[in-house]
Amino acid sequence: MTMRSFFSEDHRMHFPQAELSGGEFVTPYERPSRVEYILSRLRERGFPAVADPGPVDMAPVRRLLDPDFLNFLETAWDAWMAEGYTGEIIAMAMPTRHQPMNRRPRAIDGLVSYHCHASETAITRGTWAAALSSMASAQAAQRAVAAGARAAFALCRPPGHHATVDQYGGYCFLNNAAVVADMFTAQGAKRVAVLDIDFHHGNGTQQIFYQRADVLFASIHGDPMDSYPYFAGYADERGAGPGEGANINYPLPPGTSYAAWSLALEDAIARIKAHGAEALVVSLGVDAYKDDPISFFKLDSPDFLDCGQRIGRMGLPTVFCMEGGYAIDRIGLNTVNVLEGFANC
Ligand code: Q9C
Ligand code: ZN
Repeated sequence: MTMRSFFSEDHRMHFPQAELSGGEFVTPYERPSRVEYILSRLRERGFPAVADPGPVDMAPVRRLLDPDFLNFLETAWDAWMAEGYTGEIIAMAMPTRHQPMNRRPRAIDGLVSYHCHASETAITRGTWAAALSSMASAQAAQRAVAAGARAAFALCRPPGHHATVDQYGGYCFLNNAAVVADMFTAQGAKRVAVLDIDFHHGNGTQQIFYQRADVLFASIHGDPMDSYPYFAGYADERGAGPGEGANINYPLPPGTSYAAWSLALEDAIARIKAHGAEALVVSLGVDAYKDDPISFFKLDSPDFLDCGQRIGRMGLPTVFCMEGGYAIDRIGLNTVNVLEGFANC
């Protein structure tokens, strides 16, 4: 096994005490211990030692994401403290379909809501630093692949695929996979694909590339009629303007087995080939696993091996960015199965 992995210990700086779930504050599902299980499986299965990614490169991040949003994430904690608040940052009032979405309030409480699309996700003192370290891992993996590696794994935490150009939510702050895809195009790739196999629809990635023809986005996920993020991920969202046809959603119902899921994967793979992608970014969530506590698909651990094989047979230079997966004692096995299936295809 020669696939290199990148990982920063700074992810620990993001560990909210609270996630709003079912009307209660619970210990967040997206917690630091998730990565320990992945690290130990990588070691056990003979992957090379994970490498520290070094510092984040802000230029590609600033090129793709909203500067006011980046400034907000960087300064939110200090502004929150200055207001006299003592808890973690949780968004409350959101703009709605009956209120304009374009006002950007001055008060920190309003700014938080402006830049958030889902209240379960808290910001803490170390969130910005952790999000940057997660991005740094993604960028290091991209650089390895751009330099000629067949593939690399970014053990990103916090995850990224729900973060849009200017909003956080769904445990995500900065969209790692989107920045990686845009780095490939900025370096000259004419066409790139993002394949999102996390259980949840990658609404952030979809939004970022919705009008672009060069980056194909394909996502296999729980039907948003039944699952977060509820307001995006429907099959009729196909891209807009020049991006028309370059956004493909596969919403699947509760109880979906690998037999049905893998048909969607095969269709996505055919579309990625037809797109003529020169590089592939995989939003690698393993919350499609049958025992995931917040998801409803029925994939079993060996299915992740098969999934990795099918992705690998595309033969594309590939960056894997870690996303979700909350059956913590199986997250390492399922994640490494995808990588190993890919490498042994
Ligand atoms: N009561 C990722 O997998 N809703 N994000 C949780 C739990 C938010 C998932 C509901 C799920 C976000 C990266
Ligand atoms: Zn997910």
